[in-house]
Amino acid sequence: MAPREGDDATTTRHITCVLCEAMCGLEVSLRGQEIVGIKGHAADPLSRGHICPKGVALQDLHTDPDRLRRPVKRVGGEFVEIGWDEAIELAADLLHGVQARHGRDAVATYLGNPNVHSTGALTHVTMIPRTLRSRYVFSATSVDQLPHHVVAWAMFGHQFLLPVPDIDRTRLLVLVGTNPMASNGSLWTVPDFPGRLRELRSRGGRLVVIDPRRTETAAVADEHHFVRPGTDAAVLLALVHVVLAEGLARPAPWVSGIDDLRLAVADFTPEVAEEVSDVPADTIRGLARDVAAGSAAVHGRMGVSTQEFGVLCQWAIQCLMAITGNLDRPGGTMFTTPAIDIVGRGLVGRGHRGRTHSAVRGLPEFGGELPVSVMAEEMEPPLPAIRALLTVGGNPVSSTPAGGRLDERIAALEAVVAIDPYVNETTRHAHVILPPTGPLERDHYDLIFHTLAVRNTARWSPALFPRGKDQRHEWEIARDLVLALSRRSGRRLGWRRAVRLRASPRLTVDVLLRSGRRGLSVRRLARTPGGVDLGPLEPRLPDRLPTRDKVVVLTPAVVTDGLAALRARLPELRDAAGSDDLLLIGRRHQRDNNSWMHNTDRLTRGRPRHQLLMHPDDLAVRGITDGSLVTVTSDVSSVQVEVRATDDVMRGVVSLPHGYGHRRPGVRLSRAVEVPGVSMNDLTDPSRVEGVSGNAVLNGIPVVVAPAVAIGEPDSVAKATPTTG
Ligand SMILES: Nc1nc2c(c(=O)[nH]1)N[C@H]1C(S)=C(S)[C@@H](COP(=O)(O)OP(=O)(O)OC[C@H]3O[C@@H](n4cnc5c(=O)[nH]c(N)nc54)[C@H](O)[C@@H]3O)O[C@H]1N2
Ligand SMILES: Nc1nc2c(c(=O)[nH]1)N[C@H]1C(S)=C(S)[C@@H](COP(=O)(O)OP(=O)(O)OC[C@H]3O[C@@H](n4cnc5c(=O)[nH]c(N)nc54)[C@H](O)[C@@H]3O)O[C@H]1N2
Ligand code: SF4
Ligand SMILES: [Mo]
Repeated sequence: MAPREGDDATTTRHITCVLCEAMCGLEVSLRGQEIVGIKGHAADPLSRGHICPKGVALQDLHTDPDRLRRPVKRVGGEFVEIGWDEAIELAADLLHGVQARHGRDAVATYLGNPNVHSTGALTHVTMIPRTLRSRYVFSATSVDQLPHHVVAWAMFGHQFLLPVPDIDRTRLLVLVGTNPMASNGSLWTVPDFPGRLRELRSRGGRLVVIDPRRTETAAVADEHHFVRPGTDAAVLLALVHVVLAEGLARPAPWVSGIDDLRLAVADFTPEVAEEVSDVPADTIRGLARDVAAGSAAVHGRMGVSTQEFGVLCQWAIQCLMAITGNLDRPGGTMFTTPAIDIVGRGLVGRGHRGRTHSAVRGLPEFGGELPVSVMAEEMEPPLPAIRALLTVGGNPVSSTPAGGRLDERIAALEAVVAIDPYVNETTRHAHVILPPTGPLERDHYDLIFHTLAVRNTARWSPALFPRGKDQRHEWEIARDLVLALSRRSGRRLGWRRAVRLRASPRLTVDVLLRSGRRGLSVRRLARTPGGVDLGPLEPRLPDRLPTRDKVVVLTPAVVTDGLAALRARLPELRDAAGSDDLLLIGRRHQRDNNSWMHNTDRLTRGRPRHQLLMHPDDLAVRGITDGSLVTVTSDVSSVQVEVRATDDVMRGVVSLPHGYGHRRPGVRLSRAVEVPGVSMNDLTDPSRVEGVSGNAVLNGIPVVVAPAVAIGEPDSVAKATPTTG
């Protein structure tokens, strides 16, 4: 269905939005090569016509003059365009040169979030670290969902067996530390969350939100409970405690270890939880009974993953679902049956932990990656382990802890290479940037998010526009770089990898679809714009478990060993609950997208939303006025930002969004640099990591807020000044 050419004829095309996990099906109207409209595709069996402002902004990305379309190399302080062959050879020379001089671990790779939204990145970019064979592989996973993978690996035997809330059939939805009204869902592909919530309500169902902020989701919930940041583990374990103590457990036969679990949570009573969390014990008891009483789905995301006890939180949630019989049943949390089964077919490994460790702190790898919180220290002079960095679709300076310090380390590296369409806060340090085609110029099949979706569907999204002759797809860049690196190292590619490397993502997806159980193909899907409906989620256990005994293990030692640390912290958490100290948490806005897309006017105009949110009582205690400039100081740094008074945050909690603060020298984002705000990750502390997984702690950061001394710059301009380290 190629668009008809001609100035007047309007054609309609259907594509998948790749900007977030909701993977909405969009309907694009074209006049010639010009987009004249983007709306949700009403007939799409998964997203049912949903769209958000970011989906509309895809066209701005496409036409953004700041988006790189040809490679650039750094000459002095400037980037100059070069040809593709020269760029690939230069990138390979830089990376190989560092490995030849300092050993293969001297080159680190950081894979950012957009990789999971790009088929070509999943099929090809993943081969780059395998070619470099350095232990320093990092990704956004360890500032995000790593606890989920660790828990799934330990309990279900596979890091990617992640149950999703069956929102379309549940009676009770409990959301902890997640704000789908803004984020559109995470590890839970739930396009049209608002519509699905309305349906839940009209069925007589209920939504309960547990969050230190009255979020957009809390605002539409039936119940919202404030919780002190970083204390959810006590609350969630108390829910498990109540179910077991009151004899409400109804586990399936394939669940093992319930007696050990009872012992493990014996001391986590609702009263203990209340003391540290401020969630009333009666509320916890009532909620536990409700969850046990019938179909219920509990989901916890960023707020409970990127905190001190993230693994315990995710574990407690899985235990709660399993013992109440809600795991793997309609209306509970369920596993998908995707057309391309990346779990069942072994396309994603089951997971492993501790095969290597970081040099300075000795943190363990998980699934072949080290926690990104160690990246800066491994670059530390005089004898840095890491001397070169390859980033692919990532911006660790803005997205990972103590980004300001990391920024300085990256600037001092021997070589920096980026596969990225923008000169962002990180890639501005690159010696060469290889820009891939954009989301409208490439084919897409969602290998990841079909696996996490509330309904089984399959959708092929063909490139809307052909790539320009000077442009390269991500998979082509990765292919050429792998070949160039292999030539230099003299290591031959095995035939399997050589074949995979040369196959386009379209071909790979087609082979996977054809060999799957659903009898699909790219051609078949292409005939059904919007995709094929494969039905609601179905019970999959215990067959779906890859383990020999086919049992869900409730008390894996790697997780329960972490309980001691929580017990040891309870007295401090109790004291903190009664103090005037402040804890910093993050937030997302519907029109933000991590650290990018601030370069579009459509998404940034209107009321500013970069401010520090703070409770009026906390302001009053400090003599700070609403709207004034404040200094926020953490253990690692301080920033100056405007404050906004609101009782949407609980007392003792302040909130900043991440991904702001674009005014670092050399950033080539002409609109984004005008957006006020600071980078929250100048404040986050890489030494604070979750104990089992090494995941970054991005929520519940102790900070001090004080009136700012005027610094002679406009309000809310970033002034990151390292205070330690
Ligand atoms: N519009 C938009 N959508 C996005 C993104 C985006 O940047 N913008 N990013 C995408 C990505 S990469 C991801 S991973 C997902 C994330 O999706 P979500 O998990 O929904 O992420 P957040 O909106 O950050 O929600 C985290 C919530 O946790 C709360 N919180 C903070 N600390 C605590 C705590 O200690 N306990 C509890 N209970 N809650 C806490 C915060 O107040 C916040 O409401 O969103 C995706 N979608
Ligand atoms: N304090 C705090 N920090 C956080 C979070 C938080 O909630 N609070 N959230 C964390 C989370 S969940 C995530 S996922 C990370 C995200 O962190 P990152 O993945 O490091 O950063 P992004 O902001 O997603 O930036 C990705 C970059 O990829 C580039 N890009 C866009 N599309 C493509 C593409 O198709 N191909 C390639 N090669 N490049 C592309 C853009 O130029 C952009 O600069 O941030 C984390 N950091
Ligand atoms: S909700 Fe996510 S997938 Fe849907 S249009 Fe918005 S950004 Fe795109
Ligand atoms: Mo994320």
